[in-house]
Amino acid sequence: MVTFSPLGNQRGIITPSGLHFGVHHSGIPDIDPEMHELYIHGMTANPVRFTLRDLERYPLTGGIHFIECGGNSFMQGYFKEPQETSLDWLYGLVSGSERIGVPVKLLLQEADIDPKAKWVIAEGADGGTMARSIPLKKLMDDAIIALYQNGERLRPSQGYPIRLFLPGWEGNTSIKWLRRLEVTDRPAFTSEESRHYSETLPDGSIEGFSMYMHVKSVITHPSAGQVMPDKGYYQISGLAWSGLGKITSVEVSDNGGETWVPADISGPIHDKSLTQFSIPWRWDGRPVRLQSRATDEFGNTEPTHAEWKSRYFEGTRNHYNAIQTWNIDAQGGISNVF
Ligand SMILES: Nc1nc2c(c(=O)[nH]1)N[C@H]1C(S)=C(S)[C@@H](COP(=O)(O)O)O[C@H]1N2
Ligand SMILES: [Mo]
Repeated sequence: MVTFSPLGNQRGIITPSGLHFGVHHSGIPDIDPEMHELYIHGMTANPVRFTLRDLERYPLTGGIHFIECGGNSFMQGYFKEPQETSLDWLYGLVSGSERIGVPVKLLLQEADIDPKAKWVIAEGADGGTMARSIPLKKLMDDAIIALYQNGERLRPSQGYPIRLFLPGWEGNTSIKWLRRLEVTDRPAFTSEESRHYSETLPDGSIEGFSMYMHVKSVITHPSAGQVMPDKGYYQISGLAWSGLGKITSVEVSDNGGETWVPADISGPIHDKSLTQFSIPWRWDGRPVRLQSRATDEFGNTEPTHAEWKSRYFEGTRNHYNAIQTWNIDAQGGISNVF
C-alpha cells in the first residue's frame, strides 16, 4: 500500500505524522511491543538482542530529516509525456520529521563486530521479504533505531515499535518494524535491492545500491492542483532537500529557466532535511513557466528533465530529481510540463 503526503497543504519542513506518506509492501504488521526483539548477529563475537525496554535506556539522539521513497516522482521519469496530475501525486512520497532514537553505532559496538565485516542485512518483521543490505559505514555514522517521530512514539504504519532510520538515504533502506541486523562481509542482493530499487543505465547495465537521494526541489505554492485566482502579488514557496547534506541555495525562474533569481532560504536549514524557500513575485496575467533549482553544500544541483532522461535507460523511474516546470496559463490554471 502507498499513501502520499498532501504537500500542497504543507507549510514548513515538518510533515504531521498523520499526513506522512507511507509505503508498506506487505501491509502493517500488528506487533506486541512486549514481545518484539532486535537481534544483532552474524560476524560478531558477541551476538546481542534487545527488547524495547532495553533500547529505551540508551542515550537518545536524532534530528530533523526528510525521508523520500526512491520512487518519488516516478511518473516524471517513467512516462514519455507529462502527466496531468497534482503536486501531491507527483511529489508526495517525501516528508519531513523529527526522529529520535538510539544510535545504531552503540548497539553494534556491544556486538563486538569482526573487523572483516563490511555490510549489515537489515530485516523487518513484516512477512520476511523486506530486507536491505546496508554498508556498515553508514550504520556507524548517523543511523538510528528510531523510537519517536515528531514528539510521539512511532505510529504502527511508521514502524512501531522500532525502525531503522538512515538520514538522506532511499526511503526503502529505513527498515520499519526492524527485527534483525545480520553482520556480514557482502551484500545479500535481496529482491528489494536487486529488483525494485535499482536503476537501468543507458547501456543496459544495472546501477544497484544507489543509496542516497539526489538534490531536489519543487515549488509547492503555486503548483498543479491549485489555481491562481487573479494577477498580482504571490509568494512563491517550496521545499528543497539533498540526501548528502545541507541546501545552500535555491533559485527560481519564471521564464522556463532562461534567467534565475535567488530565493530566500533563511528558515531553519538542517542536514539532509526539507528546507523551505520563498520569493515574492508579481504575476502579470500572461502565461509563464515557473521552475526552482536547488544546490547543496557539495555543489550538486538538479539536472533538466532532458539531462536526467539521458542518464538512465528509457522507462527507468527511480531517483528522479530533475527541475520541475509548472506551466501557468492565462486563466491561472497550473499544469505539469517537461
Ligand atoms: N519493514 C518494512 N520497512 C519498510 C517498508 C516496508 O514495506 N516494510 N517500506 C519501505 C519504503 S519503500 C519506504 S519509501 C519507507 C517509507 O517509510 P514511511 O512509511 O514511514 O513513510 O519505508 C521503508 N521501510
Ligand atoms: Mo520506497
